Amino acid sequence: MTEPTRNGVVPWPLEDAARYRERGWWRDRPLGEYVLDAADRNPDKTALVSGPLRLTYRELVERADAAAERILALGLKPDDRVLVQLPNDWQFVVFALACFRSGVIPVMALPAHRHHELTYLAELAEVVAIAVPDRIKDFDHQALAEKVAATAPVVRWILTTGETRAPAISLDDLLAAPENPGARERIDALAPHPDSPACFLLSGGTTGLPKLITRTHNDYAYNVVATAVVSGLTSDTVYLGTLPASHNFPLACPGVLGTLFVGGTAVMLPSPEPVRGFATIAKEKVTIASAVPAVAQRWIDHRREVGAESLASLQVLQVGGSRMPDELAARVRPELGATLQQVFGMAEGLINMTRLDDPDDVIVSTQGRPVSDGDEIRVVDADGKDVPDGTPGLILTRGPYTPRGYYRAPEHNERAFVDGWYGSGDVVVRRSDGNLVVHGREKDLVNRGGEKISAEEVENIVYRLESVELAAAVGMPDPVLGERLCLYVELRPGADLDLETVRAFMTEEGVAAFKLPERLEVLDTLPLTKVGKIDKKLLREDVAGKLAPAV
Ligand code: OOB
Repeated sequence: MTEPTRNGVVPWPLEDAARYRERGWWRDRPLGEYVLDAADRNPDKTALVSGPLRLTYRELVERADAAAERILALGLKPDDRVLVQLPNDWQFVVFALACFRSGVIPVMALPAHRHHELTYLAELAEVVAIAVPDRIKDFDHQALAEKVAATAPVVRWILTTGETRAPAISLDDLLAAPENPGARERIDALAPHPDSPACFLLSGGTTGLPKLITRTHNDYAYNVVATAVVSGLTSDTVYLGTLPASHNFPLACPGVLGTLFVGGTAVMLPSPEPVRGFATIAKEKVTIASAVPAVAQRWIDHRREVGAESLASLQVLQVGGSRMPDELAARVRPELGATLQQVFGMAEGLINMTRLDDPDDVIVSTQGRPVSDGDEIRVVDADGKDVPDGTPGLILTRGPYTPRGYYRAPEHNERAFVDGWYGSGDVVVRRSDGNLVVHGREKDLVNRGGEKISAEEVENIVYRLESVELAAAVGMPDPVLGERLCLYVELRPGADLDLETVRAFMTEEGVAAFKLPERLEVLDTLPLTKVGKIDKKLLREDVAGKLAPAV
């Protein structure tokens, strides 16, 4: 017997929830209804473009409701969880909508995740099904899903796009155009409660494996609506989704969902690689795209080679996920011809954005301010005391779309949430104009161009190597990605170890490739702090010194 999902979910206090409703932030409607509204307003408009496939709003919502009926007929029930590991294609969007409509809850895994991450997520969320592509490039996702299903006994169904092998079921068939009319009314009758979970997002957590963040229909719809307003989305919007769509930024800030809420067109592209990216922008007349700083950099470099012609339609480039260097930010408008919108957000909720009409100084050198009047922000010192504007401190936040705890993680919640305030571990300065500047981080995490790597998770795996006595994973500066992962180790007497062995071992253990260390430093003894912890500050300085060009 699996527990209903809500048992692991930390609710908002009643008085806060009442205020969020009163202020009109929580509208008590499930996510799917917003897309149905857009479809009713303009059924023949193109909603979704994915490779050769184009779906109008009518086709999109009909497919989603037909799919909702089919997955329920298969045996899935509202509140059942499904692990979703799909790339940026139409199947992702239709399946996500089918889940939102039926009350089945997607757990948003990333295409890069492997056995190590997927089995953990499958077990924690007690997923009954896994949705994967048959393969991406030469990686067989279906085989991976089979392996995960074999270790996680609650998994009953594997759903695959493309070439499906038994026992998997064809997701393409489940998501096909409807045979029977009237699905909408039947699915309407099953509409999920707006306070129930719409999806699970993954935290870029610092403690071992990622935590699960429950986003309710009410809070997530507001996240979408509030960011769509600040990003200026309208029915004329053509949004390009190239970052993995299961990530909060391209999914809902305002991303694909925001575009579908306002009746615009969402264009799905599996990679931000500039040649195809630019061709797609030109062909579909894309008006807004989102990127991490490393991608923005690649686009600027590519534009220098090919000219700006293909970008004529692009009005806004959103950049977030990791700190954008000010020098790079200053190049966006002159070189790409689009307004930069910096986005400092988190899967846990709070989204800060620069406004499209902000002065250049704000757009170029800040990470913006909260998107909602309901977002409360404190900046505090190590003792939790508020610091004045202009002084760096740790950010704490709470608000109508920032949940009050991780799913089934009571001990961790005690540390990460204080009186409902979520501490992300980011060090920020709040300027007197309210804009935030991200100065650094006090969480043990490496941000590899937007991909978050928990140092503890990597260390836990490395400790399984017999040769390792002590291990410390730290970020090393990188001009393109901001940071990459460097592993420091102290070895057992007589043992030796090289980088390739560590990487091969971690791959063998089924760890996602972006978490593999890119440099190994073997020391006789790792430096310790006064309290006996490994001195990571010293190690970060050590590797930064080794990488700095000799003068
Ligand atoms: C986004 O979400 P996550 O959950 O992958 O990562 C959140 C963390 C933040 O706590 C911060 O450490 C870092 O990523 N971060 C930034 C940043 N945007 C995110 N650090 C500096 N500057 C920025 N602009 O990364 C995310 C979610 C929604 C929208 C945008 C990004």
